[in-house]
Amino acid sequence: MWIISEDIFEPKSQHHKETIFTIGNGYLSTRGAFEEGYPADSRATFVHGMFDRVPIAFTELANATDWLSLIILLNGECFSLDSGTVESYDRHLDLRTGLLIRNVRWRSPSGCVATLKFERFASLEDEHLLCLRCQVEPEFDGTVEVRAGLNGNMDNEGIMHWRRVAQGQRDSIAFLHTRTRATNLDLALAMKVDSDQTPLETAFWDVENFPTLSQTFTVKRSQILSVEKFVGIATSRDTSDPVGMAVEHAGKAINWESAFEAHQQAWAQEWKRADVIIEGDDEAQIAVRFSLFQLLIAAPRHDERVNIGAKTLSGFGYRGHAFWDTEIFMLPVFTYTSPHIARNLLDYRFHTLPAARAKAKENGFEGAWFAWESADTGEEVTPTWVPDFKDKKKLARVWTGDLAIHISADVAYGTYQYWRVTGDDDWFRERGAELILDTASFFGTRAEWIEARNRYEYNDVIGPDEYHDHVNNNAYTNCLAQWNLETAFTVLDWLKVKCPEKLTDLTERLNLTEVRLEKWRKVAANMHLSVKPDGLIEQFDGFFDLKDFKPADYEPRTKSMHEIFGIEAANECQAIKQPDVLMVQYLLHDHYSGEAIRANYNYYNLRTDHTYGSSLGPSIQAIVACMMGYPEDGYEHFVRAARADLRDVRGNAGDGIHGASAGGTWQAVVFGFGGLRLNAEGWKTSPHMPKHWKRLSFKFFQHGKIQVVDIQNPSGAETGNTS
Ligand code: IFM
Repeated sequence: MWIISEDIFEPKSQHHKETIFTIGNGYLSTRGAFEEGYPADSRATFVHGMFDRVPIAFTELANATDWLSLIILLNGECFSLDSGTVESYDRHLDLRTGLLIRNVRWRSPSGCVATLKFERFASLEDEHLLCLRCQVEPEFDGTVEVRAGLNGNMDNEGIMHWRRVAQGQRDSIAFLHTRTRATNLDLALAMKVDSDQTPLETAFWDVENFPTLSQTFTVKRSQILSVEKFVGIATSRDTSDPVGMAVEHAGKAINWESAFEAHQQAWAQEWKRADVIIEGDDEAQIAVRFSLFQLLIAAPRHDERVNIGAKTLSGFGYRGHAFWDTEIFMLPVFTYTSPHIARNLLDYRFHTLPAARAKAKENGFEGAWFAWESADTGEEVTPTWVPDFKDKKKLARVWTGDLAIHISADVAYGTYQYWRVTGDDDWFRERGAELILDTASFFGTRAEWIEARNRYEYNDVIGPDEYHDHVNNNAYTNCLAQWNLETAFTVLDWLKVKCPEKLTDLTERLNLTEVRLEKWRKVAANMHLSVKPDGLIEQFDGFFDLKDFKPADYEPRTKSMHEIFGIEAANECQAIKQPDVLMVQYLLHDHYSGEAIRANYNYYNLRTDHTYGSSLGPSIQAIVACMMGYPEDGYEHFVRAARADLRDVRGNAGDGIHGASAGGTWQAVVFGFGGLRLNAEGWKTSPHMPKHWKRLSFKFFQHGKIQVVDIQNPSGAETGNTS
């Protein structure tokens, strides 16, 4: 179960499929648009870190030069799926190797028939190399002309980010050098074209912003022609000479076989660490591998100044901005399977601390308040206004950039989890500790002492459930902030024993005075949380008094409750986009009894907009259901996460992969059905697998040592010791 495939091309789902068939290598990703193009395609390549300015949303990843462009003419007729007759078609993405293959038998309008096989991959071995091959089997005698281009005329849905710097040819390698208009980042692509037959004619067309290498061949019926296009890519973020570097990487590619062999070996290493085996459920098996693949191709291997956007690198959605989706949903996958990648992602947060401090300061607080939407610098880039979904002519205010303070605790949580799982003390001493201490400082000053109620509160916030804004004492926010403050003391104690010099340094730089620490203690000890005797937690002040909501009353439907109710009415009822309280009970599971978890699950599960609410919710609900010993319920939730993109449940997969859902899918399998938990001795599993699963096996790293879990169903728990 490694292949994602389609055997028919349906134009109405082309954007969805472009997302699904995205390939990449952690440096860039390219959507699965066709080499020759198709009307209204949404072709895009996104390179990490290549942001340029835009109105309203501040900045976005600029759609890079299109390296795919390959025009094929059969006896002078241009191959395209929207002309002539498609006699057969299939497309496959091999998740094992990231190789995308498309086979088409095509009859031209005048009756020339050929079978074309297109293959492409973004080398994982050399992240500056992209490879494309086309094999043409003609059923006629005549000519085949191949035009390979580098198309610099790419836009972001109408916004042009690039100006041309230079183009030309060095030896037989053509190149295009462009620069972002506002941020002045340089991008260079260079290409060489090889074939297994001697061309009748070759030409270099110096078309402005679209250098093209053309080769014409004389072909005979049934004689396969193979053309290979190797593209080198580099930016000014990599080198002071992007053109030189791009040319070098294109030139270095010897042939398809050797480039693919090296790439395949690199993928074999990735899967050796990350693969998950599920026997007895093909859908779950392919979904978890697909999720892992999508995360692995978006994950920076050699860059600690970029994050993974909510839509990974696979679409225009959210413009490449990163959210809490990283630390809470995606990061755990890397922390457990590829710690070197997790470290890069956390380093990104470390490097954006200055912007987080500035945001806190501008708002009258101390410490680090991370941007809700974060891009190159870490400054807040959440748009303040977006078109209202009820009436696109009106604007709706987006409050998350102003009110979603939980992001700082999410970063701290991801940091702490990385440290506990990896035991990477060196990194934690140099960078991680500062992230936890400075976010604690933020929560220390953001808390309000309410004399009349004798407690600390966080008021006027928005929690993960975005159907309710401007709420007081959101349970997720309060609990995670409290955890952040308490954890800061664990960190201080550790520093005191293990590296007192670092403690002195941080105490001075972060102004960790006794007065400040005392305030943290008080805030943590007196943080408000409204809990009923049976353990039921109120999502925020007054939630229980809101109008009740039963999703069944609104079925069948194809819209979210937000769209059905509108912003104001949604705020006034108990319909939730995702269950904040269950999120807390998952993340801080040691703090809650089984009864308390059950009380909250039973209450909030009924009020959640499961199908069209947040794509982040279902995987967490799956885990919580498993924690209660309800794997079949968990499976219902899991399937919602697993299908989010593969089946385009919300109709927006064309905007890009739901990265959080992909990470959540892995977490649901490992922490939910597998029940993996680490402890002081090592680890243990408490499996709660759906009945039809026969076997679940996965690997993870604990303190640098690989651990193997292999659970047969039905089964008892497994334990492991890392010492
Ligand atoms: O971070 C999420 C948020 O929780 C819900 N709206 C979409 C964001 C990006 O995925």
